[in-house]
Amino acid sequence: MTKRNIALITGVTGQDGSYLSEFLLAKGYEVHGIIRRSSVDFRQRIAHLEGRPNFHLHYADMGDSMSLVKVVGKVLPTEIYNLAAQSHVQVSFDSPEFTADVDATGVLRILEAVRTNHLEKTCRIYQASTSELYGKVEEVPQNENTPFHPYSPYAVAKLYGFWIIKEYREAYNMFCCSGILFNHESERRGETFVTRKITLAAARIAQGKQDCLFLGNLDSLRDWGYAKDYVECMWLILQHDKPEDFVIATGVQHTVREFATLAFKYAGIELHWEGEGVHEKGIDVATGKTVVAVSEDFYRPTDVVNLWGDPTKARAELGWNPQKTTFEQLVKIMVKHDMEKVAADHVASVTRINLAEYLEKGLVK
Ligand code: NAP
Ligand code: F7E
Repeated sequence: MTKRNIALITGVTGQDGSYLSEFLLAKGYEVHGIIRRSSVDFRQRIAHLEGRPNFHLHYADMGDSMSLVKVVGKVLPTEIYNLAAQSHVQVSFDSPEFTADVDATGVLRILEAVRTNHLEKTCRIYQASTSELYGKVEEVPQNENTPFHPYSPYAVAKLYGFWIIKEYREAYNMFCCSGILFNHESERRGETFVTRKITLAAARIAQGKQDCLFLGNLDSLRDWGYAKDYVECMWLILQHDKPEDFVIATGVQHTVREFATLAFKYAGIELHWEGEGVHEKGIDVATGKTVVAVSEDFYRPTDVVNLWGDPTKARAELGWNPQKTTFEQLVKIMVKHDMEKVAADHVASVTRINLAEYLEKGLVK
C-alpha cells in the first residue's frame, strides 16, 4: 500500500507555515492548515495556494482544545507541524498570559488531540522550538547540549513546549521532536521583527517616503538564516529514523548594526555610525542626514544578545546544508523585495494609515 502523506500545519498563515505548505505540496502531500477567524483578511501569505486541490483550511484555535481535537480527528494527519505561536518576543512582555496559553499549553493540546484520536502510532509531530531557550546564554556557540536559560515570557512558554514534547516521546513512545531554530527571515517576515523593519525602512528612506528608522539594541547578535531553507529541515526532522531534537542555524553571527549597514547599502545608502548607546546614529554619508537613531522604546526588560548556533548535528545526521543562502544573499533578497514593494505601494500609502509613520514614531514595535 502506498504511504499516505497528510500534513496538518498550525500557523499556516505565518512566515514559516506558508513556505512549509509550498514545500510539502511540491512533495505531493495533502496539506491541511489551521486558521483563526479575523475581522479582516490576513491570509496574504497563502492566498496563492488557496483553491489548489491538495490544500485545505480549517478553523481552529490553539486556545480551544475542542476545535483541535475535531480537526485532528477529521484530517487524520500522518504529520503535524505545530508552528502556531504568539511569536514576538517583545509582545510577550505585554501579553504574557496569552503567550503562555498558545505557546505552552497549546503544545499540550496538540499532543492530547493526537492521543484522543488514537493516532500516537501513526502521526509524527514537529514542534517549532527556538534558540530563545538559550536566552541569557551559558555557552557560545549553542548546540543540542547547551543548557537553557530562557529570558522572556515567550522563551519560558516555549521551554514548556520543548519539555512536554520530550515527555510525551518518553512516556507514550510518540514520534515527536523539536527543531531548535535560530532566527530565520525572508521577504514574508512580519514587519515588526528587526530585519524586516530595517529592510522596509531602508527601502522607504531610499525612495523618500520615510525620514528616519528608530531601533533598539544595535549590538544584539543573531544567527540569521533564510526561512525557505529552514522549512526543509522541519520536514527532514520528521523523516529521520528516530525522534530527536535538532539545532537549526547557519553557524554565522552578525549584529543588528551590521544587518542595517548592509540593508541600507543594498538600498543605495552608505551609512556612517557615530555616538554610543542611546545616542548612536546612522548617518547617510551622501547627505549628512541621520537616517537611523536609537529609541529606548525598543529596549526589552531582558534582552537576548548573543545567539550563535552550531548546526553540526543537522548537517551530519540530516544532510542539511546550513549555508545554502548566505547572510549577504538573505539581506539582498529582502531589500530587493521591499524596494519593489515600496515603489508599488505609492498609491496605497497616501490613502491608508501610513505604517512607516507609525514605525517611525515608535507606535508599533
Ligand atoms: P509568525 O509569522 O508569527 O506566524 C505565527 C502563526 O501562528 C500565524 O499563522 C498565526 O496566525 C498563528 N497563531 C498565533 N496564535 C494562534 C492561535 N491562538 N491559534 C491558531 N493560530 C495561531 O511566526 P513564524 O516566524 O512563521 O514562526 C513559526 C513558529 O516558529 C512559531 O512557533 C515561532 O515561535 C517559531 N520560531 C520562529 C523563528 C523565526 O525566526 N521565525 C525562530 C524559532 C522559532 P495569524 O496569522 O492568525 O496571526
Ligand atoms: O529581535 C533587537 C532585539 O524581534 C532581534 C522570533 O521569530 O527569533 C525572533 O525573536 C534582536 C533583539 O527577533 C529592534 O532587541 C533592536 O535582540 O527580530 P527580533 P527575536 O527577538 O530574536 C526567535 C528565534 C524566535 O523564536 C521568535 O519567535 O533585535 N532589536 N532594535 C530590535 N528588535 C525589534 N523587533 N525591533 C527593533 O526596533
